[in-house]
This record gives sequence, structure tokens and C-alpha cells, in this order.
Amino acid sequence: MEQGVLSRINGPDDLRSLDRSELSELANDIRHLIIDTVSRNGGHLAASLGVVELTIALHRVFHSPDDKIIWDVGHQCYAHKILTGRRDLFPRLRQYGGLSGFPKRAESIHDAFDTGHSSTSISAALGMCIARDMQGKHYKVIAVIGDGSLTGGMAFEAMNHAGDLKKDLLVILNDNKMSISPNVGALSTYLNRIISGQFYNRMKREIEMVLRSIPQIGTHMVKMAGRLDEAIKSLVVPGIMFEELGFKYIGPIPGHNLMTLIDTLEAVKRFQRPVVLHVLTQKGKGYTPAELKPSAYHSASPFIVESGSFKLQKDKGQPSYTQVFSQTLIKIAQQNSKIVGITAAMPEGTGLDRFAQVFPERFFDVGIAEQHAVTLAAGMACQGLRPVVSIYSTFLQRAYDQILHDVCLQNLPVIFAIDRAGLVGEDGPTHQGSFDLSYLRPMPNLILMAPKDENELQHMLYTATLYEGPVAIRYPRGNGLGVSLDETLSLLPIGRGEVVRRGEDLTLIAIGSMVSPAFTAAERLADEGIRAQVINARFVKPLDRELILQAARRTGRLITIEENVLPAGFGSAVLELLEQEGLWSSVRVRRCGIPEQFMAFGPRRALMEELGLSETGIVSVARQMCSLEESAVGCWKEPF
Ligand SMILES: Cc1ncc(C[n+]2csc(CCOP(=O)(O)OP(=O)(O)O)c2C)c(N)n1
Repeated sequence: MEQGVLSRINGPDDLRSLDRSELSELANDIRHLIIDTVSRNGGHLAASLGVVELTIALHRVFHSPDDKIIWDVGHQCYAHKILTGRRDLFPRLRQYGGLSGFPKRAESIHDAFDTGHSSTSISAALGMCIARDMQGKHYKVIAVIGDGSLTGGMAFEAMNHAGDLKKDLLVILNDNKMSISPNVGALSTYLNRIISGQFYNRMKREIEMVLRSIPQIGTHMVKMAGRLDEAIKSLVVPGIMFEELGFKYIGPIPGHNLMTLIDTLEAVKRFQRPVVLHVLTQKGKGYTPAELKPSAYHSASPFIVESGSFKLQKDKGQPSYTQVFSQTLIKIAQQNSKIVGITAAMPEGTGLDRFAQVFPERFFDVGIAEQHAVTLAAGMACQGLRPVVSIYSTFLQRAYDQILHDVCLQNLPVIFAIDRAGLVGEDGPTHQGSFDLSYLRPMPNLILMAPKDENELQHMLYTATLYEGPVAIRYPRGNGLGVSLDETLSLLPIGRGEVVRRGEDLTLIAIGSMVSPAFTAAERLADEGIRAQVINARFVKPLDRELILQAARRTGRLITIEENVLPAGFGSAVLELLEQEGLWSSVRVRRCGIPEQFMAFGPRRALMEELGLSETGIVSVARQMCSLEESAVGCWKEPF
């Protein structure tokens, strides 16, 4: 691909040697490379296109890697990667073994901090400022945070602390009015008022009203207000909220004007105190389809550049788990007026956008605030509502204590619909949903289940809405199996699994997404003369003790299969059960799952194959288990 000015940039130093007049050409080249690559590999297009000029300006004015630039969430870091020596690797963005879609310290010295989950940048930046000052060093630290990510509580916790410590810290508020969907909440309204100048006008009106209400002298004072105008202006600076938190507020400035950005950053660089620079950008800037539909191009699948149409039509073929969750919830909510839906800034991703269309008054988007979402649900449940909180597995990690302390401890009927559980693929280790069974399993009172297909998901959701306590249902990213969906929803007995295939030689006990490959594996094993029983466990807690113990006693060999890390996961629960029943030495157990490691990025199918979480992998473990035993080589019992 022809790269023009960009072909001369092998690192940030080269950028500083460019003539100012060449910078907008550079911005064009970067945009082309980003659009071309994401159209083929998929990725976070809209956010990255929105900060091309800001990134150029930052690297022109500051000196990475000495100065530290921390990208909140990190999904907007593509231009940063291109400018910091990774231009030629960029076509392998998000490819197995290629460049990560997020900042990675292990990938480059210019990536100051690993990000992926939102609202962490100011805390990390402040930590670096403290370290810098303690070590007597003099570099600059810059956190770039979006208006969406600023809705996360952690960002405020960090600002509260930073304003107090008065460190030399620059926070760039990249305000494009969007989270993934349009940003929500009072803070977003406040930022909009700053942008439109309404904030100052409203404050001025309110001050005038107060003056007028003062008997006799008030009207006279209002007449003098012209003279007071300047005084009022300085009282109600647009970023008063940031000023009150101890930051100097500068802005808002236009975020696609390179000269303004560079000049402002040069000026701001001289401050040695906490500063918020408010920069206005447009999501998707420079690619019309993304400008028009920023949400659709937030995390884009591959598309055709000329038309903007996506190569994989998301709505074709069998419905996704998310769609089935969404339509089932609407169906249930039509009968049950207590149901409310809660999302933390992911209405489209979780499918709750459709619920919001049908029940706008029963839908709550709380912003990127998973902790608040969960405790909000707890409060609602206390007062008789039946909240369904839908959050991706990886982001629910944020709300651990809220699930434990605010929901489970009080045994409140909150339903957690955990989407993207298991491996998610190209977004990589920050986004893999591989820990939820382990982090939820120890929580008393919680019912934890995973459906074998999209039809069972319907019944699980229905069952959860009738249960008088907390329930979590985890289901994977992507399409269901294409099974038919029962018209009538039925109540599943809590803690009961099912035998989906009979066999005498060994038992495959699978949970959720692993039931289908376990079943196919058993069919293949039958061709080789190995008779495998297959159990769909349905519940991780409570376990179907009776069914599992029966299988253990009858076949003497168990293989547990889960799309979750092995420590503290489903297989561990089965081992604990065997230990409790004194069976651990007489039953041979092999656990299949994700090892205790952060899974790299790559196509989900390839990652699953690599881990042996596929029909072929299961067949080979079963074969080994049987043949090794026959030759008396060893025992497949996993050590505790
Ligand atoms: C804790 C957490 N929850 C949810 C997400 C999913 N997510 C990724 S980007 C994003 C929106 C971020 O909005 P903003 O900070 O304004 O950045 P923009 O994409 O608009 O540039 C969300 C909700 C996340 N990364 N982390």
C-alpha cells in the first residue's frame, strides 16, 4: 500500500522532523492504513479514526517513551501503534501472533500501560507521577480518556486523589459524545453544556434571578450585571467541576485541527499541576460510514471499504445467544411486570437495546459503571423488582464485591446474564471471559448455570426469573447451534443435569458450550468402540451430585469439559464432590478447560482447538484415558 509521508515515520522522532505542512497528509496516510487494515481484520475503527490528529500532536509535542501516554480502554491506540515503530506490522493487527488491538507493554516501550477495561488511565497515570517524583525524575505523564470512560467511578476516584496530590499530570478528555452508543448520564449532559456554552448562560441566568429576588436593590444590581459579567464568567468557568476537583481546566478545543492541538499541547506542557484538556473529536472521522454509524463501527467485523457493508451479516443464519437472550427477556417481561433490564454502556452488545425499545421505562443504561449496575439491581430487588443485569463476563469482574456483598449476602433475586463467557477471540486477554465460573463459584446463595444451546438459554432465563435468589447464566459469544426454539418456556429443576447420551466406558461431563463438542466426540469414540456417556451438567452450582456420583461409580472414569480456567472451575467442583464422597482415589478424572494463563488473541475456533476444547481434543483425551489405563501406564487423576 502506498504510504506517502507515513513511509518516512519509523518512530516518534521522525514525526518531529516533519514540516508542519506535511502533518495533515500524514493524518490521511494513517487513516488509510487503519481503514484498510480494519476492513480486512476487523477491529475498533471509529474510536481510532477519531484520535488520529490528537495522536500526531501528542507524539509531536511529547517525547515517548520518556513521557508516558496512557490510552484509556486502549481501543483507540491504532495511530499510536503506527507512529511508534509498528507501521509495517500493523496489517497483522489482531491476527494470531501479530499486533495486539490494545496497548501492550510487552509489545513496545511506547505502550506505557496495558489497557482494555475502561476508566483505569488516570489511576495508572497518577501512580506513575508519584513514582516519578519519588525518584526525582522529570518526564510528563498523560492520560487520554474518553467521555464514556469518564463515567466509570474509578476515573473519579483517581481525579479526587490527583487533585489532592497536585501532581504534574495531564488528563486529555477525548470527548466525542459517544460511548459505544451515545453517552448517557448527567456528566454527559454537563459536558454538552460546556461545549454549547449553555453552562455559562444558565449560570448567568440563575445568578440574575437570585439578584432580582433581593428586595429593592436587586433590580439595580441586575442593571449593573453588564459590569459584573466578567466577574461572573470567572466564577463559572466551563470546567468548574474539574476545577473544584483540583485540576486546571482548558478547553474545549477542536480535536481535528492539528495546529490548534499542537499549540495548545505546547502551552499546556508548561503547567506543572493537574490539568484537564478538553478535546472535541468525532468518532469515525474521515470514513463516512463510520461517521454516520459510529456504534456499528465501534468494534467492526471485516467490511468492504467502498460500500461500508460488513462482510459477515450479523443477522443472517442461526441467531446469536445474545439475540435469543434478548427476545426471551422481552417475552418474559411481557408477562412479568417486575422485570427490568440493566446494562453498563453496552445496550447493543448485550441485546438490551431491543428490550429498551419495547420497555423504555424499564430499561437502565448506567454508563460504564458495572459496580453501580450491580448494586443498583440489588436495591431494586430489595423493593420487589426482578432486575436482569446483562454484562460481559470480562467486565463483570469489576463488580466482584458488589455481587458478593450486595447481592449474594442478602440473597437477593438479581439475575446476571453473562454474555461473551469463554473465549472471545481477537480482542485477546483483556476481554476473554474465561474466569467467571471460578470467580462466581465460591459465592454462597448464587445459582450458576450455563446452557448447552440457545433453546436451553431460554428456559434457564425463565427459570431464573422465578427463582427467589441470585442467579447467574453464562453463555458464549456468537451464534447458537441453530436448534429450534421451544414456543413454551419451561421451568428447569434447580441443580439437575441431564444425560444426553448413554455409555459404559467413561463419562464426559460438559458444561455450557462444551456439551455439543462432547456429544460429537462421544459419537466418534463409539466408532472406535469406546462407549462414552455424555452429561449436560447445566448447573455449576448446585451441582447435580446424584447424577455425577452415579456416573463416577458406574463408569469409573470422568472427563470434565468447560470453557473456563481450570483453577476453581467446573472440573474443580466435580473433584471436590468426589473428595467429599471419598471417591477421589477410585475414580479417574481428567479436567479439560483453559489453563491458568491469559489467553492470547486470535480466532476463537483456533484458540479452542489449541486448548483441546474441540471434538478432536476431547476424543484424544478420552482415547488416552482408556488406552493408558489398559496398558496400566498411569492414572489421569488431576492433583488438587
Ligand atoms: C470496564 C469496561 N466496561 C465496558 C467496556 C466496553 N467498552 C469499550 S469502549 C467503550 C466505550 C468507551 O467510550 P469512550 O471512553 O467515550 O471512548 P470512545 O470509544 O468514544 O472513543 C465501552 C463501553 C470496557 N472496555 N471496560
